[in-house]
Amino acid sequence: MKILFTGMLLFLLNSVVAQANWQINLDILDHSLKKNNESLKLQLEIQSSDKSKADLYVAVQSPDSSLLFIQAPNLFSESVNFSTTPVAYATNISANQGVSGRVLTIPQLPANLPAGQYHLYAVITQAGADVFQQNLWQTPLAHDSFLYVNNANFLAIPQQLTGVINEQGQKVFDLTLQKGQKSFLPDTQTATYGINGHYLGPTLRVSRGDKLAFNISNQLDEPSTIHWHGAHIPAKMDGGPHQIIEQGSTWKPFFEIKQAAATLWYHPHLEGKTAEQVYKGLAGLIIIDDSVSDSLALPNRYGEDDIPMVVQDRRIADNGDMSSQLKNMTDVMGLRGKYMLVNGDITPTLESHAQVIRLRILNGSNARIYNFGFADNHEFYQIATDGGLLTRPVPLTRMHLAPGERAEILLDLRTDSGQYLLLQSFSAELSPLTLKNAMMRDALDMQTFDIMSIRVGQAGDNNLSIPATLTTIEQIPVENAVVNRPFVLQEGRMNNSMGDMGDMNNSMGGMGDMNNSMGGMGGMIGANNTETFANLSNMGMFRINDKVMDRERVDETIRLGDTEIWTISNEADMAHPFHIHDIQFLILDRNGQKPAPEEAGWKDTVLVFPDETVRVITRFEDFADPDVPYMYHCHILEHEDAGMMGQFVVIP
Ligand SMILES: [Cu+2]
Repeated sequence: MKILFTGMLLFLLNSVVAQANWQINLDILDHSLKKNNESLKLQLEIQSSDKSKADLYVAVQSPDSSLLFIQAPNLFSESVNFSTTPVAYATNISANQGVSGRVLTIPQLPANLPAGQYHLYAVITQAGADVFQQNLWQTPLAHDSFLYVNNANFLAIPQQLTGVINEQGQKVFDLTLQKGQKSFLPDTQTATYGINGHYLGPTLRVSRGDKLAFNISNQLDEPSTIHWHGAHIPAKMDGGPHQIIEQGSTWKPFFEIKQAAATLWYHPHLEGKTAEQVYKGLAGLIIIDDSVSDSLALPNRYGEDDIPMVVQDRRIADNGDMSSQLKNMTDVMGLRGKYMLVNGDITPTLESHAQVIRLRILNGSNARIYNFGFADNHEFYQIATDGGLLTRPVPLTRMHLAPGERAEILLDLRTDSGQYLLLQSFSAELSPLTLKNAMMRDALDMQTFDIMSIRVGQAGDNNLSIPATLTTIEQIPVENAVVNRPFVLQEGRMNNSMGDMGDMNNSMGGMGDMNNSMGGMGGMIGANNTETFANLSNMGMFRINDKVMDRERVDETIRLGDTEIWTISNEADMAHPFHIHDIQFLILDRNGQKPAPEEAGWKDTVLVFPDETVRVITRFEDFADPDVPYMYHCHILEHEDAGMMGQFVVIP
């Protein structure tokens, strides 16, 4: 692209006057997303009314602001070198050399460039003048930019299973929980868990009305469970802490899909071990179709224009170790890492045709809340929440998603051919709301960071646009509710077994002070890196209604068929995503305010901000079992493991 010089330049020094008489176009011709060892095609166009000789400098400015000069034997050469000291691209050029529409290909970018946005600048000086004397880089004649990613990962698409129909007409899925190894970082191996593979599991594609049956074989060296997050199924099929799959054994749950089209997921739910087992890689998606979703003109080619995305952050040491042990003070808020994985690869690239695509995004992280958006603020449309489609697409440029939550979005790439998009988390905008205490924020909470890039190619053929409407959502009248249950989310108080520390929030001035107190959590973690979050349970660090999880205690008893309002209040310093098994609910209000349009759909997990009270309404239908409880809990998995969980039964 061309930068027009301004009249002001004419009043500057000689060499600048030379620049004012020149016009340069500098355009990157191919994709503006570059990977290791890729070529760079530039179009250079030069015009001048100046008869004097000039020197042309072309430099690449890297994300850390250092300049890399491109040098060529002559103006028409495609053989170039890169130099960190100022070198002219071509010297003693003049206007009558007739350089126009010149395409030069830099065959290979230098290796080991830092990832990020690169800027290309062209500057003209009087022949022989010192390019740095005049500060010309402040007013380059031409500029273009490209995004460089080190990592040549393309987004992996999990295998999709549709089941094998047995004699009873059930769709049967065989899932094996197994140990694995994965190379997240180059030249390293990380010990992982996976389902039918090394890391994560297949996507289960089913339809409303399907009867499903599973053979879930546990080949790990420890017990586990598999919970169907978001599924409306009987409690004994739910895969919670009471449906343990011992090592070497096979669990055979079966149930019917009795709910609307949605993106659900499955993951372990073993008491005290959920965080660790999910962190190692046990998770997968479930996609439900129904007659409504089938009738809509939505992208539905799995992996082509309908893209599953399991977003997770991981802390991976340089040697590949991916420990889920607590190391830092901020870990008390849940384990967060600096590497962003989508479907198991670090900051990958999705290659897409220029058409409308759907992203089914699961926040499968243990603890990190994302504030998704695109680097160029490209608009997108949220079309579904946890439990299904919204009434109409909601245009957004930001969308926050807490652990356990899902969102489906449409992205219209029809006019983006040849462009790249960068999906990021604008966490600095959100973390003051989710982590009131600044000491609880980690480095990424205070930044914008990359999740995935999308490289847009030629036009696609799905011929889709953004639909005007999606589905109808039957509201549940508030007056139908026969029970209003309060749930208060609390953190910070140690119980008596920890000695006489009492209520840390009151006696020590809040969580932040714990870092300074050797008696507090900070000191404990610092002294012993092998602490696990299960140990926090004994301390009562994270509670609901002043209780920690007790598998022998049923906290709430609900009558089958009842409509209930659950009022969830957060008295803690950080936001907690509250998840209810068995049902999907509608948000009535947040601190008395109606939910935003993108939240006005079926949910099974709701982020409750500090000092906020969220009311949700739901009906408990179909499944009663006085003996087997369902769970409700915080979906920050470390908090769940620390006891921020309760049990309810539905009775006939
Ligand atoms: Cu929590």
